[in-house]
Amino acid sequence: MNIQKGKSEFLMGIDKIEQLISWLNEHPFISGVAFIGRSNVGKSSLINSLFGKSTARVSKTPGRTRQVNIFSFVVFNKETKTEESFYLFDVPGYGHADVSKEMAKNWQDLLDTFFQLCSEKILLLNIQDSRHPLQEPDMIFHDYIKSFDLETYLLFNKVDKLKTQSERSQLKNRMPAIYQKFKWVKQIHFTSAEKGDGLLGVEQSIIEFVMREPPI
Ligand SMILES: Nc1nc2c(ncn2[C@@H]2O[C@H](COP(=O)(O)OP(=O)(O)O)[C@@H](O)[C@H]2O)c(=O)[nH]1
Ligand SMILES: [Mg+2]
Repeated sequence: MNIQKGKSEFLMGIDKIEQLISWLNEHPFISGVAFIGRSNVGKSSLINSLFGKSTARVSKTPGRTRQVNIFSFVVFNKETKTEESFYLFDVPGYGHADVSKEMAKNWQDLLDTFFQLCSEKILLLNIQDSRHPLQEPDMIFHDYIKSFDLETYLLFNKVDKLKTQSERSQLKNRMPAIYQKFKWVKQIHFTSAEKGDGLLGVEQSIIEFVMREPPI
């Protein structure tokens, strides 16, 4: 099975709480995946690499995604030759020091609404920068998110920027601590949206999750 790269579509961007509440209430049992992480870690780049070129906008300026962006994507089953559609969410980042209080509050309200009302069949992909794992905003986010009981995978992106052997082994050495800190995280992936490292594994994990039969 694979994600049909040319068939992902942008559906809408929502920045108003009321609109997000009604959209999520109208779509109670949907299956899909949500990308969340601090700005500039490569969420939009990963979305483009996994779901098709220019599905999401890539920004050179951190902090541009101020809304929950909703997309659809298509999984193709080679054996049965059938296609199935799912939802993809690019959720605003967290941990900004440089936005107004009002904006930070609106962001937090969007996040609260999203995580309270989204279907249990949404897989959460938390993206972090592999050069700076376990940043304080990421730890605070994980304390917050674990109460929602959503299946969560961690992606350490930009591994291509770990140029030296010592940088790579530094991350490796921290893995036991990382596993310990993120006990509720079911999978950890190392990716490069730019060079393609780890993306096949992430694609298969996404497919496995969305195609999973619900427990009886
Ligand atoms: N070297 C490298 N750069 C990346 C990678 N992923 C994203 N970037 C760059 O990081 C910047 C922010 O990416 P973007 O996808 O907009 O991050 P977002 O704010 O999390 O959505 C852009 O300049 C990207 O080209 C990666 O895996 N490797
Ligand atoms: Mg983005």
